[in-house]
Amino acid sequence: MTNRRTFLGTTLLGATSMALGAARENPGARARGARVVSTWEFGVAANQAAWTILAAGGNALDAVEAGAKVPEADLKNHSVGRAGYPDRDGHVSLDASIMDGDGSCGAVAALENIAHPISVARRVMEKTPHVLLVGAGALQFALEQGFTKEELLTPESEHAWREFLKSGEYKPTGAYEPSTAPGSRGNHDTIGMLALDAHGNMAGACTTSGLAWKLRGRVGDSPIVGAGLYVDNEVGAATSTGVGEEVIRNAGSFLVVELMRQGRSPQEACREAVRRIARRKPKTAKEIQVGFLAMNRRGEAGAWALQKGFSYAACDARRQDALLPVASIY
Ligand code: SD4
Repeated sequence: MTNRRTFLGTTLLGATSMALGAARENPGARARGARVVSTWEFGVAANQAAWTILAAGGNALDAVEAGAKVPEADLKNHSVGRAGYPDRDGHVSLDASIMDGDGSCGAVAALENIAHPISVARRVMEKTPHVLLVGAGALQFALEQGFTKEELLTPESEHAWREFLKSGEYKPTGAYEPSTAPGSRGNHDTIGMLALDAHGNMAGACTTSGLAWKLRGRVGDSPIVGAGLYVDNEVGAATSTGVGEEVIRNAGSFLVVELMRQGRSPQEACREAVRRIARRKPKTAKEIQVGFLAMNRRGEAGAWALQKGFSYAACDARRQDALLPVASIY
């Protein structure tokens, strides 16, 4: 089992060797100042896809879309995109949002049968006067835009759902299970990604299948701009993971950005937003996980969580595979 020390050691070792590689391979100057951060350990692979774009001088919006598509396509990831765990009735229902530093944004919620909701969210932003499309309307729009209708429930996810049905216990805000726990349902593993490009522009993306076995039609924080994601080039960006209801109740990502606007560092802002959840609902807060990740316009990043076990991945010209443990209240 990985303990904190080996985890850090491996991270630093990996970071050093990657840094040496980066010094040889990266165009360097073109990516100067660029940085991308993402929630959870699978953020490492997602960041690398985003980095390919940032390192070539590409823009933050393209980077976060490309990055978010990595876990969306990952069949081993049961909380994002294809192979995401379904709702209580067996439907895989996806939520996603994307936001540019100038305030442009788009989102989809309760979208079924489309493998890359983040790309549909981007189309909502770029091709419609709207911000959020949901359910059947979101699917209709995606098909009109040329996306393909697919079955997203894999045999493995279906098996897990059938196991859930045996107990049938509906506890969507149940105790937090770290994604590394044996037999974990991986219930809290949304990817939230924030990028700063070499031109000083920021963007963010957030995509998830939401809470496993949720009620049909339940929408979490991830597609709600200001809750699961918020980006403002003047200040910075924030995203969240965990039980979305508590994030929505506190307008979490907007709160983090506003706290940074008032002068807090990204880490202090995330800590204050997490504390606010704990203050308002002390009993609930002890039993659930919520984590915030933020990056300011200078590329400084920070995070905080209710429970232990949250981590974020960071990638820039010096190190591309860093995975950092996050401090928590409990
Ligand atoms: C939701 N926030 O739907 C998402 C779930 C999540 O890590 O983050 N899982 O509430």
